Formats: sequence, structure tokens, C-alpha cells
Amino acid sequence: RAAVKLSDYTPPAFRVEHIDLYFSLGEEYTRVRSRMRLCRAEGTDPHTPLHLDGEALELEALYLDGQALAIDDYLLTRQGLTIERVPDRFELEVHTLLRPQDNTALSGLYRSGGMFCTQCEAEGFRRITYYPDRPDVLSRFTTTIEADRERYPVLLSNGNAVDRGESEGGRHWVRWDDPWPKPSYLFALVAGDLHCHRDRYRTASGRDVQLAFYVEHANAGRTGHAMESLKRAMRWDEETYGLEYDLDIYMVVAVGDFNMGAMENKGLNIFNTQYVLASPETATDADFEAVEAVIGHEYFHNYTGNRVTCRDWFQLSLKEGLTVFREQQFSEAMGSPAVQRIQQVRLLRSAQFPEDASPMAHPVRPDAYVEINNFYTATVYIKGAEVIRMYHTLLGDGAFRNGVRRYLERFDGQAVTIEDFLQTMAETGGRDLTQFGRWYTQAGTPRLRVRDAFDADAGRYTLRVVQECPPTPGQPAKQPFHIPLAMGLVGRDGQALPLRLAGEPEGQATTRVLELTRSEQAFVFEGLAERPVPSLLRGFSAPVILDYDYSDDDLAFLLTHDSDAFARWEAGQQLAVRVILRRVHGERREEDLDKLRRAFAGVLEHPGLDASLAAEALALPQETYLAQQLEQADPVAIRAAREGVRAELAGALAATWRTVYSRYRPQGPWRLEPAAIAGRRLANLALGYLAATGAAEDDERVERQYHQADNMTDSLAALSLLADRDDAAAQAALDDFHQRWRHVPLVLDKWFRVQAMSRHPGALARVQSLLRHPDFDLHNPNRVRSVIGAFAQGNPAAFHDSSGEGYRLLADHILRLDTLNPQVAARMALPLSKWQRYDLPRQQIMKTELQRIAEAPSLSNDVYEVVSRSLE
Ligand code: B3K
Ligand code: ZN
Repeated sequence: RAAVKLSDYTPPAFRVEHIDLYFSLGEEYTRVRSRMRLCRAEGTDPHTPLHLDGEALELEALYLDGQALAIDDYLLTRQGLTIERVPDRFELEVHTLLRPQDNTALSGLYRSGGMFCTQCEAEGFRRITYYPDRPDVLSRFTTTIEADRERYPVLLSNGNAVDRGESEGGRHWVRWDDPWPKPSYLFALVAGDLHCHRDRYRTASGRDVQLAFYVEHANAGRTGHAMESLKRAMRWDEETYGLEYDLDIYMVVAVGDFNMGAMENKGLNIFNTQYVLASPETATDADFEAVEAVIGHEYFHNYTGNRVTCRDWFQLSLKEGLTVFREQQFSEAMGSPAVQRIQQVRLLRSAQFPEDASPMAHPVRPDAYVEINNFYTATVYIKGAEVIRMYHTLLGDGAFRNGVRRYLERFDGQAVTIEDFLQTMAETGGRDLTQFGRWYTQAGTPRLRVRDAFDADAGRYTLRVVQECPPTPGQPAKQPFHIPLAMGLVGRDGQALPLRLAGEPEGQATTRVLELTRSEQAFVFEGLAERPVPSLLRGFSAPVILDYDYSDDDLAFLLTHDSDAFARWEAGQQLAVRVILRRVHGERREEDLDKLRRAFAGVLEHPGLDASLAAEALALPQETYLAQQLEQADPVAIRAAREGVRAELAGALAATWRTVYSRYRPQGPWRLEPAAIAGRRLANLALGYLAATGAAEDDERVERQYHQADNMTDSLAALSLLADRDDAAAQAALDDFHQRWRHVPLVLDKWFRVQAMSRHPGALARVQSLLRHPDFDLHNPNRVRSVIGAFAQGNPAAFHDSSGEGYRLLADHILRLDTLNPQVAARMALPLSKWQRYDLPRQQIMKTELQRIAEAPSLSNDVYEVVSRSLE
């Protein structure tokens, strides 16, 4: 199938000066009338035909400057509409007919519950009307929506409501005008009977902005946290980047059927309910945090994405990497930066590193795609954010912020490239970033091999760093990257040592950023009285794999003494990784458990204990991360080894866990405050260990917590431990939860999810029955993710069951889902693309299933691209 290539980019031949849209929404069909003022772009050949994208549309009529066009005046294909001869300036009117109620792909105009809504990024607008549906065509939009007044009292689109009225047959209409030119992917429309939570925000310059959150009536009262998060995000962007909101109204609508998290449509964000609704009874602390982050993310897009947008979809990371980084900065400012950083790195390692090591590996700026929706990836988003963070590290905070401001001023109202951003940052920072640009073009995770030597007589310590990046599809050999390596040296007494490179004057810095630019480099530190322990990649200063041969004792030492919180966490994790991997290899060292036990006890005894950080440090490394450390992983063996270590740590520290559990569980009613959140997190971690002691009192503790909890965090923490068991008490709790929450979709998703992720050996069979459960629905992406996604990505030992049943079950459902929703089906196929990570018998079955999918008739481009690349 045809790939779109970056190298084929050509600027648009026509500009759309204005578009006037008219929607007549109905139960059977919806009519769309579009009136566009088009003009030939300067310097374009006067004979270039006009091409408009269009997909799954019924064309009813076409008028050029008021003249109806006959069937042989234009060419209609499955991809769009071409008019051979058009004047330099003209008006085009297009009438299309849609059936949103049949749109199960959830792209374009579709129905969710009782409402109409849209999703246009990346190429959904072409499923609404014929249009040059590409991000470098910016136009002014006026939108009129007409619908039944009773069913759809609320009619929304981008910009400001400028007019409204009644029409015949109990219908009404509202006209919206968006003063900001925008690409079609930012268009949005919503119609429904919705509850509105209103508030207002006064900007730094004193303008009043109306804030409005629209939800279905059943969800009224659960938007308070999102509203407060939005105000915090607006304030933060003013204070940090000097950016003020630019319309008089900011609207957010929550919909229950949504392919991703949320969408930054100009002035009218559309959100998955999951990232708007939050109340203590229904949402966990993690949900509250995610709502704040996603609300921030979409708000920050108003500048990084909307005011300055992408020239083409290859530049996607221009808006996404930068906006994820801004979202991360916001989350760091609202909470604990160290905890945030640890969670970011955990996600990068569990989602992006495996992608970079798979047949789906692609650069942050890909150079070809078949289906663009497949490139909204961990690489484009979160490795993209790591790349932005490296600019920040290399330039420093001040120059970085100035650079971003300058980029936004210089390119305001334009559709630009990653190169434009890089150039602006280089100029502002006064740095040559040519080599740094390789982060955008070379895929793969670089590996740093660090070796050291100490010359006691000269007091000289040398770090030698070799960088390598493995081959990735289409890129057999890599050029060296420009890598900021933040590091420090720790003395034997635990003190941070001053870092003076040979030839430098005395200095007091105890953390510094070494810049790697060659495949091999050495750094010589002077004035050291003893051999230090190096603390490397502090704050995770680059998205790389670090390889330095620490002893177990070094790791335990760094866990206690490193001044960098991230590095302390990392040292603890590496120690745990080693112990678990030795078990995987059948190596049982008596002292291993002791080392871990002492290290963990040390964390808990630390005087200034931060409960949130402690919870991160005491959590065992994820199974997916452990799998990455092995050439060929056996997920069942990894699960067994990890659970074995957990059970032993549970037993060895049982008294400590019980103390931690009772000391840190917040007393009194639920509150969303940092200390209470941290307390719940640490107490629930302790409960997780206690669930593995095998003592009846601990099993009962879990049951008690489930039944007594006044909030979803504690209730779900207990329920997920119960889902690992299969006794009567566990079953009773699961039944109770279902009974209590079966009418609240987001909570019912959790019920599915904990079972799909169960560590019980019968989990695979349970997933099979969940898929036949009457509440399971392949049409709803959240439900699909909570069963199929949670199982295939979050339950490696069950998914990789050696029978191959897990793979078969996944493939069967991908094929069924593909006929309904190709975007989500393609996402669900990604776990199979990682087949190379597993042992040979598993590889074989995974490939067979990929093959079976690839051979299915009438496969979507989305799934086709994932499975065919996986097999290449
Ligand atoms: N920009 C959207 C993602 C659209 C995905 C289209 N398949 C959400 C975001 O990144 O904020
Ligand atoms: Zn985004």
C-alpha cells in the first residue's frame, strides 16, 4: 500500500481564505454544506487542478461560483475530489451527506451516547466534507449548527457564539465564529443535552475568560478538579512562558467514546471522560493526577500546536514533544519533581524503549507512513519530550524559555517544521545544534558504556564513555548523538565531591553536564583524594541506556547517599533488577535477599522520609523492564522470579510493612493533599507486600481495606490484590464492586482492568470470560483498552502463556475490531510487534498470529501497516 514520504512534500496549491460550514444534524443522516473562498497559492502553476480530500462521504451537490457542476466536471475517487480547471480565485460550495450514527471508527463526525461529536486529527475532517485536509492549509471558520432543540439544546463549535435562532419543526441553530485561522484538524463540533459547569478566569492582563465544562447529566458534579486544574494550567503558562489565553471562552466537553485521551480543538477541547471526571468515590489519586496533566497538555497546545502548527504530519513531534514537555514541567511544578521524573522515566522505559527496539522503531521525525494515526507513538510523544528536555539541559532554563517564546512569536499563525524550532533554539542559545538534530532523524536507543580508572598518586579520575546505537529498520549504521550526561562524584563518606576537569580552575559544582558528541570520549577529573563512586545520568538527562559496572555495594551506597533523588531511585531499582534476574537465571544467592532487605529498610529508616519517593523506591521494577534486560525473555519465568522476591521481602520485612501500613494510612476523611496522597501510596505499597506474606491477618487486612475504603484509591488498591486470589472473599469483593459500579462506565472499566491484569495463574481464562461478559463492548475504546489492552500490555505472564492462547485471543479480537475501529485495532496489535524480545517458541506463535492477521481480507491500512512492518 502507498506510503506517504516526507521527501515528497510540496506546499499546497490552493489557499482557503474562509470556510462557512452549515450542519443540519439528524437521526438518520446529517447534511453538511460548506462554502469556501479559495485562491491559487502564489507561484503555483495556473494549470494545477484543485484536489480536495474526502472519505466515506456522499456528495450531493457541487457549485463553483454559483454554477452547479455536472458529473463530468470533476473526478471522484475513494480518496477525494479533483476539479481539473478552476480560476485563480473562486467560491466553491459542497453539499455532503453523512451517517454519524454508523461511524464506529470514531473519526470525523460521530455519535457518543446521546450526543454528536467530532474528532478531526489527523485526517477526520475529510470524513465531514471535501477539503484540503492538511495542517499547512489554515483558514477562518464560521460554523452554523442546526438540530432538534429538545434533544440537542447545546450546540458548540470553535470560537465565539455570534448568533442563534429558532427554525421550523422544533429545531434551533447556533452560529460560531473562530477569529483564529486554523488547520482543519482543529475543527470541532458538539451537540447534545449536556450539563454545563461554568467558571471564569482573569488573565494576567486583566481579560475575563469564560470557562465551560460540558458533561452528560449523569456526570454533573465531577468536573471540579478538572476546572481547578485548568485554572492552574492557565496561570502556570502565563508565569512560565508569558502566554495568555487568546479567546473569550474556553470549552471542554467530555465524551465516553473516544479513541485517545483528549483533543486540543481551538477553544473547544473534546476529552475522553477518563481525563475530565474525577470524584473521590470514582477516581484514584492517579486519575486525579492524570486529569490535571491532560487538562494542562491540551491547554498548552493552544500555543504549541494551535497558534504555531505543523507543516505536515512528519513534524508531529514539533507540537507533541514540546507539549508533553510543557505538561511535564507543569506536573513537576504542581507536585514533586523527583516523583514526576521517576514516573516519566518508568513510562519511557516501559513504552518507548521497547518500541525503539522493535520492528516499529522510527525516528522522532518519521520519514514515511502508510497511516498517520499509527505514528501517534511513544517515540513521537515521550521520546520527543525527552529531546525537548535535552535542549533545556543544554541551553539552561532562561535561554530555553526565551527560545520557546521567540519560536512562538516568529512563527505565529504559521505551519512550520522541526527544523524551524531547532534553528530558533540554536540562535537563542547561541549554540550549534546541527549534531543535536540527529535525535530527530535516527531511531533506536543509544547505549552508553562507561568505564573508569583512578590514579591515586595523581588524584586523577578518568571516565571513558563509548556511545553506540543499535541498527533499526532502514538505518543500519548510526552517527554519534549529542548527549548531555549529567553526573556527579560521591566520596566514600557520602559527600558530593567538587568536579574539576583537567585544566579547569577550582570550582564548587557537584553536578555537571558532560557533553558527548563522539563515539568515544574521556573526561579527566582532578584533585580527588580517593576513588569516588560515579553518579551517572542524574535526573535521567538523556533517553539512553547506561551501562556501568557498579558493584552491588556501590548501588546500595548510592541509594543511601546520592544527592540526586532520581539517581537514588535508579540505584535501588538496579539492585532489585540484579537480584530478580539472578533468580530468572536460576541463581539463588543467600546474601541477595539480605542486600535488598537492608536497602529497603534503609529507605524506610531515612530521617527525612518522603513517603511518595519511598513508595517509588520500594516498588519492584516492572516485568516489562526486566524483560528488556534479557536477550530473549520468558515472561512466565520473570513473573515467578519477581513474585518470589516480593514474597520473600514481604516475609522478611512483615513487621515493618505492618507498621508502615498503619502509620501512613491517612486518618480521617479523604483529602486530595500531597501528604494524604503520599500516605495512601506508601500504605498501599505496604499492603501489596503484605498480601504476599501468606498470613491470614494480612489477607483480612486487604479485605477490610476493600470494604472500609471511602475512596477509589484505597478501594481499587485492595481490589487489585483481591483479583490476584481466587477465594470466596476475593470473588465476593469483585461481585460487590460490579454490583455497585456497573452503571458508571469509567469505574466498570477498572473492574475489567484489575481482572485482566490479575497475577493469578487463571488470568488467561478469566480474560476469555470477560470478553464474553454482557458489559464488554468492542465499540467502546475505553472498554477495549481496559480488557484487551490491559491484558496484552499489562499482564505479560498471562498474555505470553506458552500455549499461545493469549496471542490467538488477541489476534481474533484485532480482526473483529478492525471492521469497527481500525485506529484502536492497530494499537491493540502493538504487543505482537515486539515478538523479537521473546524465546523462539513464543516468537514462532506470535509471528504466526501476525501472519494470520496480515492475510485477512479487507484489512484496514492501520492494522495492515502495523502487522506488515512487524513481519518485515
Ligand atoms: N493531538 C491529539 C492526538 C490526536 C490523535 C489522532 N489519532 C491529542 C494530544 O496529543 O493532545
Ligand atoms: Zn498533544
